[in-house]
Amino acid sequence: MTANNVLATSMNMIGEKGDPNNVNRTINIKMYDNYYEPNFIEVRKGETIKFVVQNFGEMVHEYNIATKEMHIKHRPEMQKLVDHGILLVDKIDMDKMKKMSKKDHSLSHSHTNSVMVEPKKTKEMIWTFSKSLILEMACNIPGHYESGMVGQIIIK
Ligand SMILES: [Cu+2]
Repeated sequence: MTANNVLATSMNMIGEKGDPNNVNRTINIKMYDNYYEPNFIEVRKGETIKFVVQNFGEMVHEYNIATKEMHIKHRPEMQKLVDHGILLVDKIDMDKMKKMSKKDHSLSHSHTNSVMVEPKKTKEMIWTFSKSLILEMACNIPGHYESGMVGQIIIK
């Protein structure tokens, strides 16, 4: 299996981008430096959730729904955004991101299962869960996961 196949299999496991016209429930997620509130949620298989993700911290944070293994794989990409000066402590340089991602698409951070939110801002993510398993909500910005920015999503 190639690396891409592994990723496709994982994506299939965690669910898919949800239909905005077919939302079952809204869950508010508050992000602080460096943790989520709540950091434990339960959803049902097949449920479509609108996550309203608010950043109350002073740093940029990510809300990413994935398996532990997928988060580990995503971390170098986040490091790369920092290394290129796109992801700053309290801001995302969108102009730079746009310009640089033309040459290297991995710098565009376009993932349906993740949002990056600047301080005092809010973003929404709609997600349909498809299988019964335990996933993690996590922030893969360097150092954040390690300092506790991770929570559990139980799909029943
Ligand atoms: Cu974070």
